[in-house]
Amino acid sequence: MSEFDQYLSPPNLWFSELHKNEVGLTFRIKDVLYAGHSKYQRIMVVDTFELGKVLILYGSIMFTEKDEYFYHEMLAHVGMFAHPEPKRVLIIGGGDGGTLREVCKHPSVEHVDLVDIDSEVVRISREFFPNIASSFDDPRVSVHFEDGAKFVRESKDRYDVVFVDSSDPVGPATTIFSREFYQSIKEHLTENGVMVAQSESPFYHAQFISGLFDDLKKVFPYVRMYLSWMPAYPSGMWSYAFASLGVDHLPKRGPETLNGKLRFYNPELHKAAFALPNFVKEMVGQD
Ligand code: SPD
Repeated sequence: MSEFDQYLSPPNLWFSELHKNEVGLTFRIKDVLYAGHSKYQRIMVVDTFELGKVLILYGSIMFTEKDEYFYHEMLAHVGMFAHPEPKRVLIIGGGDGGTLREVCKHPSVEHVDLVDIDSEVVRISREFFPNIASSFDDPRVSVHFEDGAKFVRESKDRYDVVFVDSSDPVGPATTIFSREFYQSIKEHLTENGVMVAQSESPFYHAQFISGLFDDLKKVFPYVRMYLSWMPAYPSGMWSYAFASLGVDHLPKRGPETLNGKLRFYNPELHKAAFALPNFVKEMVGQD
């Protein structure tokens, strides 16, 4: 094997997600499993040598099989365990089913509405990621293919926990990053209601995050950011917004009663995730 083989031998196809067109994450592709367009976005599923299969929407990595549980467990369980007894849950976005899979592990859950604008994401996830899209047939789950902002504006239902599992604030996800949208969510929360939204990387998206937290603080009485790792997302440092009508962010129960295993989340991480570096505290105006 010559020193040039790693550069010149097939398969030598690489994918890069560029952040701000200046830096990026690059991985080598073993196989392209799907590449097409839905009504809303470009969708790709590739198999890779290091990260397993990867779902890419609108040119942006949604998850890799190797790290998806970092994100889905930290998005879902922080909100679910902060609530004393979550029965009714709304997931906006999350058409791949990863957050839904985690929510359905909670035995207190009686009903989940999942609203994703793009039915192709659900179809493709069921076909290529059956371990992630594993809860769509759970009898507690109703799936709605429509715009999340429109759904919350028009719905009369109330929820104990609402998740915003969106893609980046470009393309089809733009309608679900506005103060009006958060106001509608607030109006659909029950007394101890909690909302958790993915909120991008503090390393690259400082201005976006400051604006988002300003908006949230105008709507909710209790707002906190938490952080976790997500190796395949820009910078690997990923943030989440926790907002509620008053209930604090601490876990109210332990994970012993869950149906199914956890590979990432534990109560120690839950508490520690709310400790922020100084530059991030400043970004979100937190003491
Ligand atoms: N930069 C990508 C951010 C995407 C966050 N949502 C992913 C959805 C996975 N369920």
